[in-house]
Amino acid sequence: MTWQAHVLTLFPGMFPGPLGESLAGRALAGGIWSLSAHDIRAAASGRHRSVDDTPFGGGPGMVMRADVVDAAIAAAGAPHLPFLCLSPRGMRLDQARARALAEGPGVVLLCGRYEGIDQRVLDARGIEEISIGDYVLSGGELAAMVLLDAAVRLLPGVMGAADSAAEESFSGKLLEYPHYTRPAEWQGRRVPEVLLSGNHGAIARWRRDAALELTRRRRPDLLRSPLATEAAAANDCMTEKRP
Ligand code: 9D3
Repeated sequence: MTWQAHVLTLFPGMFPGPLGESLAGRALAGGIWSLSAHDIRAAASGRHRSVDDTPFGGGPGMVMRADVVDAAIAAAGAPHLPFLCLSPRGMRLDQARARALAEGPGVVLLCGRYEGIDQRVLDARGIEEISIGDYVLSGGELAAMVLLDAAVRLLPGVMGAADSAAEESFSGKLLEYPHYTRPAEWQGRRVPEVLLSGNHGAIARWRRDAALELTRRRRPDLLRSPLATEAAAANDCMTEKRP
């Protein structure tokens, strides 16, 4: 069935945004997934519909009210779906999480704004926080879009079968080797001759070596995982085929 995404935000107009274009947009139009953006402010009461207040204990900024966030979550009406809050305090989003979410029925995402959300509603509902990396955004909305893009492209029927298979064997353990296409010479730069040789064994070795070297230089942390060398060996396009 349709994979359901619900987003709770103070800026529902930001959605679908970039998710309405390209791969995710086509899948959205095709009914592979659905997206509802819920306005948190609609759950606020009182003449001013205020969603935030000053922090107890003092300090800068404002805090999202527990009662308002709780009512917004209830109003979204998707208690059966996994629930995540986008927050700079969360554990890092990774490919394994994107895959796990894509394998489930969907997700509800709470986007924070201001300094943060009253801790009591996070505790009361056992809400897991998740971050997309160590840099400061102005709110959780763009992070929610990143998470949704990462999950949606893995849904059955979104990517081509060839892409999915390649991804399965590679799954982010090494950086990719360099790619080239025509013309064979551009502004005096030639494509590596081995790629024009038709020697598939030599090409596979060159690509494996190039990927390993790039990973060593840029992301040595990936190589410290014992799975990395396994991935290099198992990866189809990097393994020499004996005739
Ligand atoms: C001074 C303390 N700041 C924490 C680093 C406060 C703060 C900054 C920015 C609180 C919230 C935000 C808004 N960011 C997000 O909501 C967010 C986020 C991010 O900033 N970086 C990476 N991932 C994420 S997920 C949500």
